[in-house]
Amino acid sequence: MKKTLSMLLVLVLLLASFAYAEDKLTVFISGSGNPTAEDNVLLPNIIEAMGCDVEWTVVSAEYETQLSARLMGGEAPDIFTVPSELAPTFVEQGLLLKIGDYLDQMPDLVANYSESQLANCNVGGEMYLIAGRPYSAYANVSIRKDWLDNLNLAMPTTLDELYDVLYAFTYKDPDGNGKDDTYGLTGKGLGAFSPVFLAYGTTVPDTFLIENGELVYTSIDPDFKEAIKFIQKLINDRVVDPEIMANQGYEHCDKAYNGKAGILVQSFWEIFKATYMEQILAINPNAKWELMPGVTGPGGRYDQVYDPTAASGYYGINADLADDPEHLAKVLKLFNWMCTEDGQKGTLFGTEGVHYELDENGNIVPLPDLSKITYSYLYCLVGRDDIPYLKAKFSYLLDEIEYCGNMTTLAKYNSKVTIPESINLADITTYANEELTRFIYGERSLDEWDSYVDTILNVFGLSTYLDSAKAELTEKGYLK
Ligand SMILES: [Ca+2]
Repeated sequence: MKKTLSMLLVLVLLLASFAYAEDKLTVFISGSGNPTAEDNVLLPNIIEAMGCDVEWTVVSAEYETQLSARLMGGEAPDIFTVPSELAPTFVEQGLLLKIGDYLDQMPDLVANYSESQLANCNVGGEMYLIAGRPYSAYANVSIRKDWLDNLNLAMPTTLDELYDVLYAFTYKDPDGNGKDDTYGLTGKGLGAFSPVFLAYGTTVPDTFLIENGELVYTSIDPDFKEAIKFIQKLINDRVVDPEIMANQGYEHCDKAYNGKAGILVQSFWEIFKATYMEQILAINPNAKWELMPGVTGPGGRYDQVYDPTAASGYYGINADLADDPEHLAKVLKLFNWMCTEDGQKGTLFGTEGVHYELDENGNIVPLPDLSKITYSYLYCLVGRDDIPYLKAKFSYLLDEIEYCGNMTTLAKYNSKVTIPESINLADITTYANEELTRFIYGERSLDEWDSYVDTILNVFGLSTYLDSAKAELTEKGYLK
């Protein structure tokens, strides 16, 4: 009996692996939030478009162990998540198909990926990965336009004008209630000073920039030191929220919603999304928030900092498929389809008539059920063309989303830098944040800047981090 059973099992397994090889696409990715099969409205769209069975496994814990087990067991998935730090090893081990040789089979992918998004698919100069396109940069500075109007002030365009606006928002009763109850700007932590940092051509600590071909680490950037001098004036003149460093959670947003600050540094979603804007207007129907462009300073003018080298995920194709062109064609077809209009709809928006409708111009109009699709990132492996997606999903925010798409951004490269095991980055960033805050509040003299830099480089081991970052960014072609 036992023997018969195991024989049967072998037979079933043989049949299963036979069917598997014949016509099933296998996708094995790392992620969480995958719905149950009956609630999953995206996978059926993929299956329909591919015209074959598709097995979609989402691994929420110990992905690397589980992938190894699949590979060792001779069951390499057709498509699998490649943890970015392992990509060079996977290439060395011959696990990844050289996708670059098959680009002619993915014309829609090529057409919809920018040059830098395609470059992001490379490992050592050759395309071995499909890198999901990253989200767009999102604006993070908003201003009370009604306060500017009340005080007869224009939108600030320079650092000096920004100072004047902060001063007037603090001392000239912008809300006209006769009380001294407002200040210029609020936010959380050092990030609250982002608009100032950007005007000096730098940004928050622990950010890798490239300036004139040289690697810059913001925590010790001389431009950051210059920005501190300007920020000291804002602190001394009390034109910013005195609790910027103490704000927790969304306290800074609450202050802005309640009319206590005229500039909020926080992702624009937390002001402009309907649920927040309703709260704001319930408190004050006259409040009028607008996005505030970056101001010009010694470092130029930037609206936001952005990592163009980030990806929403990295996926490889099983190298063995080079010997099975028919099956490989289906895998390539899947990636290509995801980049088409149909594929983007099918993997982001669900089903027409259920999750969205089309207006007479063919534009997507969301239906309430669209909000149930919270797992599209597990299925739309190529990422999304973010600005059109957002315009469709948040049609009441067209101007703000358009603004985000047109921002001038300062490029950062953190997503391409691996943290060496020999350093403790948390210690480095804690020390930098504490000391930079002390400089800003005048608790430590800026005369000691060089000594601060020396300590963080040599005592905290930052120099090791910078050396390896430099080598890695050079190897990846971002530094010459
Ligand atoms: Ca007032």
